[in-house]
Amino acid sequence: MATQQITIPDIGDFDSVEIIEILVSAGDTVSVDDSLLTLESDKATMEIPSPVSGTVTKVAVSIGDSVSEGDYIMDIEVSGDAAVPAPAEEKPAEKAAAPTPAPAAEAPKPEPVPQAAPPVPVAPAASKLVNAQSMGAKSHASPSVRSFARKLGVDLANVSGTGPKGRIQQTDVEAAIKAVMSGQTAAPGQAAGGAGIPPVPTIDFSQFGETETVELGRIKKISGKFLHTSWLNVPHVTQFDECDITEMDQFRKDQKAAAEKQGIKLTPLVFVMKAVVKALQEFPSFNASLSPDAQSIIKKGYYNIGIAVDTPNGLVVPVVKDVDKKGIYELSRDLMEISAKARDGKLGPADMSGGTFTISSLGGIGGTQFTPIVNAPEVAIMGLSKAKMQPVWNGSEFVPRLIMPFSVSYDHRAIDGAEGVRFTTAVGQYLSDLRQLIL
Ligand code: CAO
Repeated sequence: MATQQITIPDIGDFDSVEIIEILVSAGDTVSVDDSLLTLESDKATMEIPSPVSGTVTKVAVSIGDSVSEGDYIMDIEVSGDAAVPAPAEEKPAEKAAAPTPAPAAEAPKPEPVPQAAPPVPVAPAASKLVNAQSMGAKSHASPSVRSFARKLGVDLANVSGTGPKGRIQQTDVEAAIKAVMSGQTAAPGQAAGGAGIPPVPTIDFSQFGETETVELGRIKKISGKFLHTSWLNVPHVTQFDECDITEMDQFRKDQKAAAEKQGIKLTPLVFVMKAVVKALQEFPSFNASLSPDAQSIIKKGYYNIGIAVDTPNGLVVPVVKDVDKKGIYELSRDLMEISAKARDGKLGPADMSGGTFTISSLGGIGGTQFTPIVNAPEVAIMGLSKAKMQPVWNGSEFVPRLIMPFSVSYDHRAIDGAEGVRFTTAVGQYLSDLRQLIL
């Protein structure tokens, strides 16, 4: 057994930093990387990890002292082979003013921890990703809490402490695990991961009046998860626009009777699908997905349009395949078929997969504008609202025109704002003048 004089290791550019916590006392057993002290500068707090395993025999500093690299702080009687020869002579004074060279190889450099780091519990399942270094060097917690967290695979960097000065207690680690297990907080990598989203408060509404609790339907529960995932993961921007569909709608009405003879109902939606595909061909970033690491964009050479369908059980998004290769009648037939299947609850997985861009049309119902949620991992979605006759100034007089409002929400990681408005402008132009679709 040898006694090791512990000194402040290299703490970067910090000098004369105040000790705000002493995490061990004489007699405590510590392992390598267990925190010994917490220092606090005006920019950061940092913990000084033990460079050795052993028993603390003397603490030579007090709370409120200021220390710099090389200052002597305590003695540890080193256990086993981990002993590092102590500097032979020149034992520093109790409150060291003269720096002692740190035992360089064994003194891990502490990492400054931003004080405002968002606390997020980690799922126990993520334990294999946790490394001892990160657990040892970053958070305020006693050796026993560290050991408890290590045993359960919890990274303390992701746990918020409720003790004095944010110190993490065993109960904080337990609460973090409970939150993940009960689904209040998702583990990193999952929907709510990393966001540290505070839960909505639970309220007993019956204290204010009569209530009825009805369980959400199966589809609503499933679509709810997808919507929430997208809402949390995708940085959304919504571009609003409108277009003049007077001629388009006249053409639709002209075709209506002929279409009906073939059992087809022509609505504006199929024309929008064709205009969208033309714009997607011009702006391939909208017909794409981000790679899982969000470092690349995967552009797709096929054009499968998902259509949000309102059913009595909830929202579903069947996909109309190869829209670029189909005419208006064929698309109308497909649309009627998938929406009937959707409403009868008969859609299979193949009917709902392979989409590249989604359209959500509320135009048959009403509204002026809305912000659809991107159907991730797609990167963009169009929302159609109800077209209305409006007076439009043509340069010399107001003329009645049928104006359709629409919006496109997109993932700002994949698409910039200028591209967003170029895309909506192109869609608007194609819908205003259908002849452009055949160019
Ligand atoms: N402006 C004005 N009228 C419109 C219109 C628009 N943008 N879009 C449709 N219409 C008209 C149609 O022409 C039709 O009128 P006629 O019978 O006189 O021709 C009427 O509204 C009803 O159309 P529809 O809704 O039956 O057909 P569609 O092809 O427009 O839409 C479908 C099909 C499946 C998309 C639709 O029925 C639906 O389910 N919409 C809701 C989607 C939804 O809930 N989205 C929200 C998702 S986010 O929660």
